[in-house]
Amino acid sequence: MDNVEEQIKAIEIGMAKTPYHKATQKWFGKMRAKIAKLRAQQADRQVKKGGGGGGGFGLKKFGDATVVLVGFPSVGKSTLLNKLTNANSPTAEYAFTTVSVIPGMMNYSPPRYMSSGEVVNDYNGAQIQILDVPGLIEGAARGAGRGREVLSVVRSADLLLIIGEAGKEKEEFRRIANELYENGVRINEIRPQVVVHKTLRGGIKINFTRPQELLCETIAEVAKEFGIVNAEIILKENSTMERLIDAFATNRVYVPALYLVNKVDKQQGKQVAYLDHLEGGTDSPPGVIRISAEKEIGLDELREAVWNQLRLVRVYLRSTESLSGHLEGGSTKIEPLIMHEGQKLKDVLATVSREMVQDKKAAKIWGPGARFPGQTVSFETQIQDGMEVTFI
Ligand SMILES: Nc1nc2c(ncn2[C@@H]2O[C@H](COP(=O)(O)OP(=O)(O)OP(=O)(O)O)[C@@H](O)[C@H]2O)c(=O)[nH]1
Ligand SMILES: [Mg+2]
Repeated sequence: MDNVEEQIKAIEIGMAKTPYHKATQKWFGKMRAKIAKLRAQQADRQVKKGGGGGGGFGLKKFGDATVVLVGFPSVGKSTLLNKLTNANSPTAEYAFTTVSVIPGMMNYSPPRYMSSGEVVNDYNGAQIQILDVPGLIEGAARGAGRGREVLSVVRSADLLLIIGEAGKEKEEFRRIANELYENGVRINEIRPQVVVHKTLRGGIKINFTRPQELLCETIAEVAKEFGIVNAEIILKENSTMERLIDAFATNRVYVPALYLVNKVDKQQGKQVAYLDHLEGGTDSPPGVIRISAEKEIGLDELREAVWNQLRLVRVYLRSTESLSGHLEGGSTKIEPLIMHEGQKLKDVLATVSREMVQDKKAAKIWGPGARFPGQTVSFETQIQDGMEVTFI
């Protein structure tokens, strides 16, 4: 155990001995903040030891989004990667078959249902990069195996697929979620709604738009521990101690995740138990998808869920010369631009051509988002999946 680990232990022992109430809350805040800082320090050092940035695997992100497979050894991560992508990652019965990051590319977009009733498939969908990483094990952050590097890949993901083995999934999900949490990865959580305006003098002032459970002096103490001396702090949520510390800590990432249960084919004889589990499964996280990577069960549902979670949006360019329906029917190859939810037409324009930006004054849109076909709108219009556009 290194020195930092010992310091953390000592603080934890102190906290375990102290009852938590209003009078000790401020002290608890300070101790929790100290631990958060020590953990960040520890993580930093591990990364340096691993040599260089990029987490040691030296991997580049490609495509429209990056999805990372997370799960204990032998849960079937590589098998799943091979089914979803063009990759060929070795699989085997023993643990730690995969020892570095194996990338694969999944080309996917869901079919679109047109107002005419027609179903249209894209000629080319989104390029979704999927990364198969070595099985995550506990204590990874403290330097076990290549855990630190795995964590750095996880931190850069747009979406995590957390995989558990059928029958053991609850325990595995719990342990993985725990390990990720300990390492600053927040799953399916929104960023703390805490705003800090640094000021030149006047100490720490606290304002809130929601009633707070935490005392103002606790909030100020935590802020001080993170080196904030003069600031206005505005809390827009009823904060907990955890989320308050997250707001100040520098190494937190917020990543969406889907939970997968793999190898459901092994459970086919236990159909009843499986149904029970589904109906009464209150302790399973929401949005669990049951699959068999090997037998290819549930993979279509999975692809669609991945698409939905990534919040990708397809925009189709129409050329001014052929405004009438080459998109519906016909044999034209339809290739969408892959954009992101919340983007606007100006982002589409910037993607298409930087030179065009000057010349164009407005856009015409069809389909989703258009009040009528060919509606003229401004560049500030938010895009929607399936929107067709031409710039004029
Ligand atoms: N029955 C069944 N077996 C599976 C399924 N998916 C994977 N397996 C088997 O489980 C074993 C482990 O699969 P891998 O894909 O190598 O697992 P991994 O998660 O990549 O393992 P590591 O690389 O060691 O972390 C192999 O023997 C696979 O054939 C499945 O859906 N059903
Ligand atoms: Mg593997």
